[in-house]
Amino acid sequence: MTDHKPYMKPYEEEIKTFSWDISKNELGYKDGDVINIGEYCTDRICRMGKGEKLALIWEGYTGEEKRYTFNDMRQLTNSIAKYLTELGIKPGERVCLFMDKVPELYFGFLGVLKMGAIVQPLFSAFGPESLLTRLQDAGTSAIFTQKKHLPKVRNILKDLPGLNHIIVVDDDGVKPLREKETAFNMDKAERVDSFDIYPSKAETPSVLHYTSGTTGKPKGAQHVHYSLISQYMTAKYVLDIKDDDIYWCTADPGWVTGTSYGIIGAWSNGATQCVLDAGFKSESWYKFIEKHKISMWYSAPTAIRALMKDGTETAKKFDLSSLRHLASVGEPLNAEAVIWSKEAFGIMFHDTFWQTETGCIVVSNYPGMKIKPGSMGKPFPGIEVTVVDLKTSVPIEKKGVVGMIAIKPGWPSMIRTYWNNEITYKSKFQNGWYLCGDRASIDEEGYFWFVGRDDDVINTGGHLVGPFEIESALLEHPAVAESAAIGKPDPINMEVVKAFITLKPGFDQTKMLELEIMNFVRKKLSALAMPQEIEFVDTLPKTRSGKIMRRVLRAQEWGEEIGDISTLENDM
Ligand code: 6R9
Repeated sequence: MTDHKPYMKPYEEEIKTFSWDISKNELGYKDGDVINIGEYCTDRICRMGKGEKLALIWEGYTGEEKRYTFNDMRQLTNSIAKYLTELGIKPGERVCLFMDKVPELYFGFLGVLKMGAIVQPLFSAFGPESLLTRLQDAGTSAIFTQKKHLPKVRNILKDLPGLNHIIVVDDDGVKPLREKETAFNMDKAERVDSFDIYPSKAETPSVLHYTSGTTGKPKGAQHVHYSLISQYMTAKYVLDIKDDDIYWCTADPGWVTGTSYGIIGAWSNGATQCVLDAGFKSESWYKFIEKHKISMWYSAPTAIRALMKDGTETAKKFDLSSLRHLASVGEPLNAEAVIWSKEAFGIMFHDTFWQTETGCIVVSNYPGMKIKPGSMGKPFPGIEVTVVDLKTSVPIEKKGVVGMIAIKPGWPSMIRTYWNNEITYKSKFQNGWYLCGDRASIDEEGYFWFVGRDDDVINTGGHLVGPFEIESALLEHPAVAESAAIGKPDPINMEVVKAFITLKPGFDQTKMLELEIMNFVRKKLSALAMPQEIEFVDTLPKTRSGKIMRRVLRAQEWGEEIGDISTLENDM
């Protein structure tokens, strides 16, 4: 590593002079220009003379390895863009990526953007029902998938009349493909050297990320190409990715971290990044770092807690001296985890806070800034963040008082709407502030301290799961009369789903039934959404207007004060 000096100036200095113009100037972008994320992450990096630099080092679960340079990536993303155009996909249509973390997922993302369509990445772990809800909502026209996930798509196809193209990236011709299905083999595809990239402008829609809320179906958070201005700059200043860094973002691109920083932020900075398409195991993660000499590592508290559980000794078995900067996102990063990382790796994890809706890191610990373990750090320069009163949405002046985290609208990567749901989007703004739905306080030195979410959304291992989706799935089971899903404490995942269920007459509260219901949800939605525990109850606490009071169940589970229950209809 040549230069260890952080890109960002000392915080107090940077905050005085920062403007998004720095990002625009570095990217050679002027207001009104064409701006296409696909182009910025590939062609532009090649024009800067880095065509032969490695863009992606990929490793599969069998140990197979693939490497692609920026020039490979430029050509292959062109191939995908051309292929989609020839299929008849038009700019603005939604193209879903439903794949494991294979190279096609990463290049597919940029290929879709290059031809002007909107890219909709979804976790390959989703079951047919989770997939259906999101494809129906977005009116998706094409989906990239792998053989192993194809049955899930076939299963729901009859309910998706607009889904005309199912593109299988690893078809081997053994079983015939069906109507609407087509094979595309990226590594064997004709390399397209020059493609007429769609001339998107700042406000052209780019990425549609589905995120869970408390009520209603998951919402499609709509981003635009201009988000690049924030993502490029935050990747540079917060993740501090240097030219000779080997970067590893452990997030799946089904989650915003995997696209904002696992694709856009990293590659617009011309970084070499590694992807490990395999499940979590401490030893294989350490081996991966050692083998590829990873220097910048962006991960999540759940993973860090799982590594901690396996002990410092496990970490010490490997040569992890290449690591020079660590960051984390997704859930509160406990002070113990920060201190442990210093013990295990000699450096501390830097907590970063943001959301699907913000598109980029908004509060963070910066390289070089004093870390207060347990704190999320300070607002990114150029983004005005505060905490506001829970009732009036007026900024709280007094230090240490808990309020809702609020951001002044206008940062480049803010979502522009929720797909077909402008009303919910508008409801996020009060008194001129965008409200995050998280509570925090700010201390005397301006550091943010996370308190908790302001709604019932369950954060399991950094993934947000909406209780509504789980409850809806539960209700489809023939034995379930009513249900309530909440998060219960868990040492590794912070929260896991617990469901409270009342049964229909004629059904008995048995262990067998509990397991059957759990499996029912896993198959429909995903393993993450599956309740880890089911408690059969005779009644659920409800408000007088009949709304299930998850808050009461949650408080019991966490051993907290229940608070005001004057609206409670029945006794527990
Ligand atoms: C990037 C991402 C957003 C929600 C957010 C909050 C929680 C994220 C956090 C954190 C405490 C942190 N969250 N980072 N909580 N400390 N550093 O996670 O996006 O999936 O939309 O989740 O995650 O509750 O509101 P998303």
